[in-house]
Amino acid sequence: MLTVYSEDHALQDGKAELIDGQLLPCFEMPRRAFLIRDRVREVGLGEIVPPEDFGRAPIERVHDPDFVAFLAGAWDEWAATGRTCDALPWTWPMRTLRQIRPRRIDGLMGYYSFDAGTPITAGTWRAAYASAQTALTGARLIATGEQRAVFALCRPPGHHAAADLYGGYCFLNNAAIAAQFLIDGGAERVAILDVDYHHGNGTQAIFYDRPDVLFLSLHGDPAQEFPYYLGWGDERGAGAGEGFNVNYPLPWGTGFPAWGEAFEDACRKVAAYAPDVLLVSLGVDTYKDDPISKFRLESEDFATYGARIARLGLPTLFVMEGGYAVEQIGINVVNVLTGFEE
Ligand code: SP5
Ligand code: ZN
Repeated sequence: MLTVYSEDHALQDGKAELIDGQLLPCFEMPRRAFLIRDRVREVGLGEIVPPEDFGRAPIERVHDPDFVAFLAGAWDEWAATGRTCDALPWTWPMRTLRQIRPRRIDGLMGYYSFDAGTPITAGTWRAAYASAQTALTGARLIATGEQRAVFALCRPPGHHAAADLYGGYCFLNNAAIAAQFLIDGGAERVAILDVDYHHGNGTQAIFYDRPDVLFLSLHGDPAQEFPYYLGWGDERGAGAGEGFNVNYPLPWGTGFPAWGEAFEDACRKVAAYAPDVLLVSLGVDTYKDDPISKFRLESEDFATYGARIARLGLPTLFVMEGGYAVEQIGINVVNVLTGFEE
């Protein structure tokens, strides 16, 4: 399997995130992608190629251009205030406040974000841009038929980012941008199967009213888990998109037997939808030793479900999302991909 990878991911190297009431070193770190790349090489998965540059236009097919401009300029505006630390939002336009777009960077960050776990640094925009181009390159290789399956080694991740919101370590929704690019290139139906431990709230929101993108997500029950405000089982899509959004909220402690059962149901729904292309939002934070998550998958389980994805027989683009058990991340991610190939 071919891997698309850009070293520019390392430009996103935040110092700290707000988690559990504390500023802790960022769980989402450059070492994650370095170790995945190393493991891809170690097992000889296939060629590793850099992304092509598709510009901002395919990004703006999914994201609000004002939001994209904000992301591109946020660090400079922050730095212009004299601060040298990473930029974290700290106030939000919630209930009783006005939904206005402020001018000052501190207000703008609250306007465009939903958590304080996602620092903007000097390199954030370049890293997020390269991550989106990585997914787009994978999509192009599949659209042209050059590749049947591609691994887009995206970092920073994307599935929490909505049309005009960042958060959950995500800035641009790489999988959504790739899906829209495939539709714009002539695909009639695209399915996005999100196996990250967290609900893909951004992807869900982007495609919620559309029947041409089927979104399915297995994740920690929002009654217990981040992002808390989306991901319930009764969210089935709206309008023409009714029935094309499928959530599988699962409780803390879920192991492979129960996870695999939900996954099997999701795979059957993907097969019934008969998409032109399958995108897998691939997070391995379902692993038993993940430091911020509470599912119990073993390393072998990743290969098992990779093989199940292969049995769908679809052109498949894997888009990297989360996973924070850094020392095992390469093994777990590449197990999915080798399981798929065997
Ligand atoms: C892409 C991705 O996986 N984003 C995840 C963002 C998670 N953000 C923080 C979640 C906080 C949950 N509480 C952790 C408790 C650990 N003691
Ligand atoms: Zn996650």
